[in-house]
Amino acid sequence: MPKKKHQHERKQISAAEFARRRHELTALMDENSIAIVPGGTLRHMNWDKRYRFRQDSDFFYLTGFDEPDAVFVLIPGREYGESILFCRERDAEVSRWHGDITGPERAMQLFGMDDAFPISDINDILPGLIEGRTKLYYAMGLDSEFDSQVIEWVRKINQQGHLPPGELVQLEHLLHELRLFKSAGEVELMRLAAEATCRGHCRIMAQVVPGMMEYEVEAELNHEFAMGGARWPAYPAIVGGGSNACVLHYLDNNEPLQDGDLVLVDAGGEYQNYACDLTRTFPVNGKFSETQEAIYSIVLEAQLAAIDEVKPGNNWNDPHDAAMRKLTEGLVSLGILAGDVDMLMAEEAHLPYCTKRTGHWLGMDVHDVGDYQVNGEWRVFEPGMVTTIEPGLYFTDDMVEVATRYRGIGVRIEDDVLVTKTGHEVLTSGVPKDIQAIETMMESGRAASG
Ligand SMILES: [Mn+2]
Repeated sequence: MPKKKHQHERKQISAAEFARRRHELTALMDENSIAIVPGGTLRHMNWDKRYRFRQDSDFFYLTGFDEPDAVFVLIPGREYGESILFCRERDAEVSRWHGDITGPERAMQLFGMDDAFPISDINDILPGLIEGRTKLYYAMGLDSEFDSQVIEWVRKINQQGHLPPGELVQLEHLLHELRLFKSAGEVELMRLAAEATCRGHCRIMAQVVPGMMEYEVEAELNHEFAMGGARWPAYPAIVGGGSNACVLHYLDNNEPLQDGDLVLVDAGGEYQNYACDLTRTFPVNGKFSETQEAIYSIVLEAQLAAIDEVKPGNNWNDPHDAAMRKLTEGLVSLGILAGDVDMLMAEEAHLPYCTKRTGHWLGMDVHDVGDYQVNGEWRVFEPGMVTTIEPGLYFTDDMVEVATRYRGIGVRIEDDVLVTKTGHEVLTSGVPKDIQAIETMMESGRAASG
């Protein structure tokens, strides 16, 4: 394998873009209002071991600040500045164990905040900032601990005889509408996430052989993601050999891959908090059987038909409809369904074999934010949106109504698709999905390893 150049330069969202996002949110908020956005906290795995810290996506979107125990406050039109950050104070002893802490003073310069205070002072300072505002924007119901803190601050204002906000508004609606549309800078990071992810999937296609453990495939993926700058996976990888592919959220990844089975790999890297979500299904021994080829071809046709429907003006359900039509036609051709395709579509006869929606928004979260319907109608595609397209067919071992040869086969093919002005761009085209191209890549991998 050729030596890979090490990546020293890491792309990231510019300070100007973070400021622009705060400005855009300010413009959507009412006059005389305040928004409170808590950041993520450290979580324990067991005893004194912690999970790695991953910042809350809403908080990061507005601040770019990547430390735990911070709260962002936005007050449009505030005389002493609109953007306020509460964060941990610098502490030599804590830093000795856990690394550098930015601290309020430096946060102002580095993250473009107008004001910054120690998080330990929040109970004293924040009620005074809330006081007198008529509207409070906050995402109630996501974190019960923080919810009760917000209620406590409001109660404190009341107790002191001052006027608390009369209206509590869910912040997500405004913020998630902004997050749904990806800027050029965001698309660039998503491209880098996709690039690293595609390299990972190509790597394993060239390496998988019968007997390899599912978690070994996962390890190879994670290696390549990190080497491409996507240091962490965007979600736990699904590596399912044989009928494990039919378990939609299979995470055990602890069985050996069998000669003659397919393996379904759903894995993506995260680059600077932007996700890639990619699935390929391929034969463990490098060659599709006739039965596997028949099922795979149906799913691929459905996926290509769905991707074709991703363009401005079409709505979010159009790709799903196109995919379901192809899958239904395919199920008839396999003899699993019988009857008129339109009738079968109306009855949703495909549902036992294809239990997922065809896609979801993608961005800082794998299942990203943004409404799928507006006023009861499917959302219309607009440039800057990114959706996955991931139809599949799954025949579990116990489906006695389907021919024995189809049972225990699960196939999903997933790509990430950006809506452009003129149509779409597949961000994850760097890994093969045609049968011929997959077999060629697998064969060359085997030849190279002797
Ligand atoms: Mn997905």
